[in-house]
Amino acid sequence: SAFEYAPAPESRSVVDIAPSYGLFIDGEFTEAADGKVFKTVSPSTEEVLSEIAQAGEADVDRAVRAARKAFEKWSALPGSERAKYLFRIARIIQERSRELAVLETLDNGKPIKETRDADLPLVAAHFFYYAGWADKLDHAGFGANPRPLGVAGQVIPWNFPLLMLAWKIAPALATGNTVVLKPAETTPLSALFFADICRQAGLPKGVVNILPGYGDTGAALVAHPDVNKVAFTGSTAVGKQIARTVAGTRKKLTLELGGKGANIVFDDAPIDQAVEGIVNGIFFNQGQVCCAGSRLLVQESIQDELMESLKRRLSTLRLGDPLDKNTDIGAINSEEQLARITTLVEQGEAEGAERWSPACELPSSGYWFAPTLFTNVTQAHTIARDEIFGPVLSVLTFRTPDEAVAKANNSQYGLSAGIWTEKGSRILAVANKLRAGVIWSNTFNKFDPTSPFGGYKESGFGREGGRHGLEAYLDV
Ligand code: TXE
Repeated sequence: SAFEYAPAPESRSVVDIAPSYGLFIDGEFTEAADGKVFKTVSPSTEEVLSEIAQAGEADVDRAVRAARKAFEKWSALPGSERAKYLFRIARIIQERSRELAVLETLDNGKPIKETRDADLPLVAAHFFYYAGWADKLDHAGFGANPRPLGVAGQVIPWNFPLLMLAWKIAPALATGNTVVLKPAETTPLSALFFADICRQAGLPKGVVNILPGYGDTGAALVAHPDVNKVAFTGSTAVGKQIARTVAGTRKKLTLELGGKGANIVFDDAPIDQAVEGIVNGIFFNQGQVCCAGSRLLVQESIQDELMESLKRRLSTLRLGDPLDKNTDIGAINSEEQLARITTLVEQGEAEGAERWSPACELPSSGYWFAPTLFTNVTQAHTIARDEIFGPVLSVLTFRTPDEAVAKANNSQYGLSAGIWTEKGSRILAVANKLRAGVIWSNTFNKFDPTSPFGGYKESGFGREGGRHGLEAYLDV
C-alpha cells in the first residue's frame, strides 16, 4: 500500500549533506541573527556531518512573526486546499524516502532497517492521514466550523526526529495552524530537509518555520507571547518546566514525556512470539523510545524458560554500522545519552540486580551500548523506576494477574504496556486496570496514524494521532 513504500538497500551516497545549513524562516534558509552555529555529528562514527545555524531569541521572534502573518491566509484556505499541500508533502516524502532514511540513520545512529521500514513509512502515513482530515473538520465531532488556534510552537526530541516532526506538523497544518518547530540539537538534519520539501511542495511562506538550536531556543519559543499552542515531546523534567512557563498564559499545551512501560507475559503466552515482542519492545531504536517495554513482568512459572529463550535470541542480535541493512542495534544518539545509560546501569549493579549481556564487540569510535538484561530486580530498584532510555531491560516476576497489574501500575509514568496471553478475556480484564495511554496485546511498538497516542501521570497529557490529535490544534 501507499503506506508501506519500502525503498531498496541504502548507501551513504544517496544523500547529499551540505557543509552548512541555515534556519528556515518565512520560506528561506537564513543565518542566525547573531551568527551562531553548532555542529551535528554522526553518533556511530563521531564524524561531523554539518554545521547548523543556531537560533536565538531574535530568530524565534522573526519566525513567530512570519508564522503569524502566514496564519491569516493559511487558516482562511478551504480545507480541501490545505489537503492538497499535505498530500503533496506526503508524496514527496515517499519519493525522497531513501535519501531521508539514510540521512536520519546518519544523524541519529539508528539502523537503516528501522528508518527505512518504520520511521519513513510512518512519516508519510501521518501526512496522508491528516491530509484526509483537512476538509472534514466539520464532521469530526467538534461541532460546526472548529477554529485553528494560531501559531504552534513545537519542540521535539532526537529519538524519532522526522516522525516526531510529522506527529506535530501534520495535524497542525491540517487544522489551519502555522508552525515554528525546534528540532533536537543532536538531530537537526531531517527537519531541515523537510523544510526543503515544504518549498518543493510550494507550501506558502511562513506556514512552516524550522529553528535548530539547544534548550534555550526551545525555551524562548515556548515563552514567546505570540505563540498560541505549545506541543512538546521530551524529558519529564523539561516538560514540567514548560508547563510552568505556559501556566498563567492563554496558551494551550500538550506534553508527551517519559515512560517505563511494563511488558506483561502470562504463562499461557506464545513464547516465541513473546520473545520477539520483548526484543522489539526494548531494543527497537536502542531502547530510546518513550513507550519502550523497559520492564518485563514475567509470570514466575515460566521465568526460566522465557529467560533462556530471550538470552538465546539476544545472542543473535547484530550490533554495528547502522547503514548496514542487517544491523539490529545501532549507536546511542549522543555521548550525553550514553553517559546517562551507563550511570543507571552501574546503579542497577550497585543495588544488587544481576546484569547480563550477550558476547558483543563494540566499535572503537562512536557511542555504543550492548543489549543488557537485568534479573533479580525488585520494584525498589532505580532501574525498575527510572526511565533509562537505552537498550536495557529490567526483569521482574509476578504470580497472579492482580499482582501483575499492581506492579505494572507502580510507576510515576503511564505511557505504554504490553499483555501477552492467549486468553482474550484476560487481555480485556488486565487492560482495563492498567493506567497507561497505549496498551498492546501480543505485539509491541505498533504505531498507526489513526490511533491516538499519549500518556497518563508523569508521561504527560494530550493525545497525538487519530481524530483526538486534531483536537489539540482546534478551538471547538
Ligand atoms: O531531553 P530534553 P534530553 C527522556 C529520556 C532521556 C532524557 C533526557 O529519559 O534520557 O529525557 O534527554 C529541548 N525549554 N526523553 O536531554 O532535554 C531540547 O533542545 C524548551 C524522553 O535529550 O527534554 C530538545 O529539542 N525546550 C523523550 C527537546 O527539548 C527544551 C524523548 C528534548 O530534550 C528545554 C527525549 C527547555 N528548557 C528524551 N530544554 C520522549 N518522551 O520520547 C531542552 N529542550
